[in-house]
Amino acid sequence: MRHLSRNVKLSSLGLTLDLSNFNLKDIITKSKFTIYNQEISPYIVKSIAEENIRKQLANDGNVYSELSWFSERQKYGYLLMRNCFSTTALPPTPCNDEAPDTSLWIEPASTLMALLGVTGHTVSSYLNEMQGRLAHMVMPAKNNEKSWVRSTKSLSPHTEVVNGHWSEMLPDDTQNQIIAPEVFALACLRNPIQAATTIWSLDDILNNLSYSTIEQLMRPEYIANSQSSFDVDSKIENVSVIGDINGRLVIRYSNSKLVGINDAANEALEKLRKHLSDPQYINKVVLQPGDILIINNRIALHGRDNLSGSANYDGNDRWLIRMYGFSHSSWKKLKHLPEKQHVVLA
Ligand SMILES: O=C(O)CCC(=O)C(=O)O
Ligand SMILES: [Fe+2]
Repeated sequence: MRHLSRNVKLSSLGLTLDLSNFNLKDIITKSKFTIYNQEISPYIVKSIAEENIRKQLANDGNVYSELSWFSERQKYGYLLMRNCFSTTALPPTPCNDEAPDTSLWIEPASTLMALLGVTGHTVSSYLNEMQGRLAHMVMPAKNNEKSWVRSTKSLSPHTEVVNGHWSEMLPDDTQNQIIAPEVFALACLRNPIQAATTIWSLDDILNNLSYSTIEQLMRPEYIANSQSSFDVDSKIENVSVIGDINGRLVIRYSNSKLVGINDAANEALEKLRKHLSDPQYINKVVLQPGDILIINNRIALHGRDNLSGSANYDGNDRWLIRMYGFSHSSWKKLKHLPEKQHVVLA
């Protein structure tokens, strides 16, 4: 990888880029788009920020090429970009599942949407998850016992929206069936306790499970229930854990939401679970303020360290913003709310 600049680090699973040389911070602050609200008109905010960021990134052909081919090549399980936005004037970390005044976090949110755009994705949210909000606040919440547990527990390996279909498996008219996002992205605003985001690779899974186990996981003998952040339950049945999409293998997974319909199906899941609990296959990324992490939701699983001992609700707790990204062909299949193009009817 000698052709990549010195701010590029590679692991077998992910690519890390330091974007501090690109003046991305300046571009966002100087542009006039703060009159737009990223929750109401995200696509306007995204296109202004994306155009600015593309111009800057074009100064380094290697970095630009890695980012713009990220979706097409499916080479990396994750892309970690350091120093993407400034963190000097952030509002306090919210503590009640409520986003602060949008203008206060437009910089990280617009950078997140723009980098998703540069890597070949468009953001969207689900009407039935957190009332359709585009940006999910990931921080310890104390609304009630349920949200406290959900927001501070350690997260075992999962893919986002495990009860969603891989879009290529659906006809153009999806009949409102749920499509899972190809990627999801996290922007880190604070992480004082240095809690890690954990990542597992599909390659490791394929290299370690027996052929017969993989074969079983590819049979449509599983049921996937919706993740707990959804406001309504909806499950998909007769789906596989591992799929083959045009010759590329992909995975959906959740420890708690995915079950087999027979013993053989559940035994294979158990073997997968055992592999995932082996520490040597757990990769850790500790996000720093200003970082943006894009995880390929088809070839990587993710989770998180426990946060329950560290929540103080004093405005300084760990805080991430999360958004989902869809490839352009998936985005076209999504059924959007007429009055809010970025909200998917599902
Ligand atoms: O908090 C993290 O590092 C990851 C959280 C996560 O899995 C999620 O928001 O879906
Ligand atoms: Fe997650």
